[in-house]
Amino acid sequence: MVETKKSFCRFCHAFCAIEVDIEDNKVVEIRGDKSDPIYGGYTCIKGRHLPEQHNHADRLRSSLKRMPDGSFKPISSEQALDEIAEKLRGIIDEHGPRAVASYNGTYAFCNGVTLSVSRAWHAGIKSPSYYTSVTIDQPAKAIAASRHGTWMGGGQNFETADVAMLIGNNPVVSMFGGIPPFNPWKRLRDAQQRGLKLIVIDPRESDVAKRADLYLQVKPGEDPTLLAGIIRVMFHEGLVDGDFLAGNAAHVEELQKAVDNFSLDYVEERTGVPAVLVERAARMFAEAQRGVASSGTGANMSPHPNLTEHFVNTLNTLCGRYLREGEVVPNPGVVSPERPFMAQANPPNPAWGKGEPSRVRGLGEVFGEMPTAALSDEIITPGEGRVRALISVGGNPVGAWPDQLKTIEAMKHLDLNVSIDIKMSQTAKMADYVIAPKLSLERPDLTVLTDSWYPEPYAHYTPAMVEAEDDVIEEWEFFWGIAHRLGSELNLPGGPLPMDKKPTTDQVLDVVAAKSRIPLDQIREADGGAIFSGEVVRVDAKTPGTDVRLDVAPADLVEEIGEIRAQPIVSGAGYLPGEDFSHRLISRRMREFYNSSGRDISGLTARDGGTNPAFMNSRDGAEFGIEDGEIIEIESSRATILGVAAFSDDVPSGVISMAHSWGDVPEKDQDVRSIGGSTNRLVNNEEAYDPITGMARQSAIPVNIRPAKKPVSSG
Ligand SMILES: Nc1nc2c(c(=O)[nH]1)N[C@H]1C(S)=C(S)[C@@H](COP(=O)(O)OP(=O)(O)OC[C@H]3O[C@@H](n4cnc5c(=O)[nH]c(N)nc54)[C@H](O)[C@@H]3O)O[C@H]1N2
Ligand SMILES: Nc1nc2c(c(=O)[nH]1)N[C@H]1C(S)=C(S)[C@@H](COP(=O)(O)OP(=O)(O)OC[C@H]3O[C@@H](n4cnc5c(=O)[nH]c(N)nc54)[C@H](O)[C@@H]3O)O[C@H]1N2
Ligand code: SF4
Ligand SMILES: [Mo]
Repeated sequence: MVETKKSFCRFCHAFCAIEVDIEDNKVVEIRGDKSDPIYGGYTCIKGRHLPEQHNHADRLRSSLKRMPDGSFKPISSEQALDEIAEKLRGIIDEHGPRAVASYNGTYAFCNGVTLSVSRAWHAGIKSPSYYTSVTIDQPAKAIAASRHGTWMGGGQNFETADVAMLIGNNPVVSMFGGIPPFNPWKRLRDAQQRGLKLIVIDPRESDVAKRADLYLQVKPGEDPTLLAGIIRVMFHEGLVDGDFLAGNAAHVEELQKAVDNFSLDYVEERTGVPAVLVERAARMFAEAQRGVASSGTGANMSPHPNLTEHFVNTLNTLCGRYLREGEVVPNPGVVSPERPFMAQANPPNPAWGKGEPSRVRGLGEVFGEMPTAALSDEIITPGEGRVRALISVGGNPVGAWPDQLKTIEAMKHLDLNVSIDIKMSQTAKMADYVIAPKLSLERPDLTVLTDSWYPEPYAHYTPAMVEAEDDVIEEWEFFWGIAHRLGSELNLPGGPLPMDKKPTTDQVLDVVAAKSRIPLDQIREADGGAIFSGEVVRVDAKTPGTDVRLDVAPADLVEEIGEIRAQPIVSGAGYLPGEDFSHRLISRRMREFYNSSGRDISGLTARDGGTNPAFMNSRDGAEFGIEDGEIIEIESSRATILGVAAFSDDVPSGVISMAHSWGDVPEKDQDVRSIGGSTNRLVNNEEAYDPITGMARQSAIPVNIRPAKKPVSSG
């Protein structure tokens, strides 16, 4: 008999509300839950393939241990934890706790409890080596916010905006940034119908760019110049919100001065965006009543991400895009603790330069975690404090970290390499132990990650839909099991976890949500997702006598703006001198996959045959002697990879657009048609990296392209 229950999808971080059909303890079908007040029945192709993911033949049903001959043998999870704990104890005793690192990838985020527990685990063993995918994603967001300051009342939101500017993101596919990722197509359509103007800045005419009222086709990596140009127009034409700035911002004149030599001619020549469009963007954004500028990975993976993100903040500040005294806070949070909303700035408080230093490149802790872009070097570089044990939690270093060749070398330097993964990913294949986890529909969960993203106070608790039948454990159980064996504690922000007897996931959720604004039991009572209106919260007045200000022109950024302006422009391609390359390779997301997840699901690989196509303009094909569908070589200063050319005139000449986390180790390159190519092999993580976060150039990578020399099997 088929039974239907409500839950939410966790294939990606958008957490769409779904109905799950279950038969004999198996997930058989997924539909959007039409009754849900936020998602309204929306799902995407990935979510609809949750049954295939859960019941997949290659899914790990038990943990595995690498044998001396390199093969893997099943091992019970308890035995694996015993052995791993013993090895960790040895490493900690001999080399200290810093030698033990965890890397928490995307699937540590698509889960309400993992991150709190893994962080607490590090505190418990006193290891600062806590890494997440955030530091190879958009760390510039937190860096820039900490330097610029934030607005305690929160920003104006998309739902009430008359204008939205998206810089290097494509939220209708990625479900990230700019448009709330809860049925974003409908939200965008509704907003445009009520008059919202959409400005999109992207080198590629992306899905969302096709819907834009104004599309600026910037050259990859040239966002800082373009945004400086837009800001200059705002100053020149008196479009900034003088009253707001007078009361709440510092260094406005310094900002005006710093961007003053970004003339329209200069900006057009360097970015490829016609001057009239630069002016139009400035006016369209500034003249609207309410609006919001936001950015995504494209702009963040290209050079100068901290400056780009700072400009995003200044665009909002210059136009006063914040909630003012007396305005209703649309979503004061449900699962998050209560906090004050005030019409004043939280002053700048740089989130770097404190805590544990890296042993490489002068980097160090950023916002309380270590920078992942330097983790390979932390593993390889000899000396005291070297990282010797790595636990990858729902992440895939060999696919996702910048500089794949170095990552592979790092994996070989580890004394202990543990991967918690649902399948034999590129990284799991190099691990000593692979821990088989439960999948999303086998565990209870709560919308922790998305709590502040909802346009209304919404939350969703789900019980487990089916009972896992094999020896699979949750990620938090791994950390609890090791802590239990090592005798360390797990103190979460909401309180300690019991260490004598293993709690249930629901008990862990109770601790995670111990300070939630709405009690978790009330959220549990709802059948599915619900809006928890509670008391109306309004933005309070500024504290009398305070003069806290947002800093629109910190001195170090003024210097960076000057450095960019001092770079000469090469005419023609407009790229910088010294870059002897014909193209820039930019990153992108694909609808059917979530980074490397979904590559093994046949319903998702149907369109592209299981590769990450190298999207390029057909004119470049003609010029470089490349045919559509042909295998090409893509060469950077670091390495050469193979890719499958796919003509797409959304991509301009001089640009290749490719998704990351594909391919495998170099020995597998010939299978490019069925496994794709690794764009991170093209990245040199010691070249052009960000001095604060170590973020390497993961987009706008200078490359050459040509037809592949060697014959390649069709895979
Ligand atoms: N060049 C370039 N590099 C990039 C990017 C880019 O745009 N360009 N993007 C960066 C960004 S934004 C990110 S976030 C990182 C992504 O970095 P990662 O998170 O390290 O990479 P993924 O490929 O998403 O790896 C996720 C792994 O989790 C496994 N998995 C799937 N479901 C589950 C589950 O339920 N539990 C567990 N335990 N595991 C599961 C998958 O099989 C997969 O191996 O990559 C970064 N790297
Ligand atoms: N379907 C799907 N959804 C995903 C993921 C996935 O793999 N698949 N990954 C998830 C992850 S980990 C994250 S962090 C989010 C990211 O979410 P987004 O930031 O929205 O990521 P993308 O969809 O890659 O959009 C980035 C855009 O930036 C453009 N771009 C590239 N280089 C530049 C540049 O130099 N300047 C500018 N202005 N634009 C540039 C690209 O053409 C692309 O359209 O998506 C998440 N959602
Ligand atoms: S957007 Fe797709 S993958 Fe993401 S939560 Fe919704 S249905 Fe799942
Ligand atoms: Mo990401």
